[in-house]
Amino acid sequence: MPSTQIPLKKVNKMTYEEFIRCFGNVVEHCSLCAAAVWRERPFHDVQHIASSFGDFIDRLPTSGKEGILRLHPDLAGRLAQSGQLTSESTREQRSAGLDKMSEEERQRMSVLNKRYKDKFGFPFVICARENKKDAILKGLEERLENSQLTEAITGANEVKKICRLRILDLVNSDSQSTQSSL
Ligand code: 2AL
Repeated sequence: MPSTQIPLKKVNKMTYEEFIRCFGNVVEHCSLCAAAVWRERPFHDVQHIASSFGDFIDRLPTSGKEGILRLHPDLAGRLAQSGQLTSESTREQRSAGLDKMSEEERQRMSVLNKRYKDKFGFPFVICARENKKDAILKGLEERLENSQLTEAITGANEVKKICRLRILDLVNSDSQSTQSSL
């Protein structure tokens, strides 16, 4: 989490480049989302920023939703173990306790992650900050039974939750903006 949160007024004054620098990773490795959402300014409050990202993700065709899912790192996967996650993912995976799994749990996660990716062609994505490792393992097992379309939609909804929490980290949610204060 940044040490100082940005007031909404400042967000609404950002140039396109500044906006991309700030919000380019609220959807993991997908600055295209921020590039699309910039035109929605001015934002009325922090929820308006989150809903603009959410609406953009919702409007993507299934292939686009799957593409966004493919940009996500595995939970407790190779990147996590070699310390190569983005700072956001590192914090999220840690908050779910994924950095403190037994060898048996890690093996189970790895087998299920592979089975999931083999079936759907994209990684299993879940909002780690809203779950603990046991719930994640259970969700992974259950969601393996779903159809391709259900998983594209379910995964995209989890991306929206991750995105919303990342935005709440970045922007001071108490701050409001009105047209006249721009
Ligand atoms: C992640 C991640 O990196 N952070 C999070 O909440 N979920 N990855 C994933 N595959 O679900």
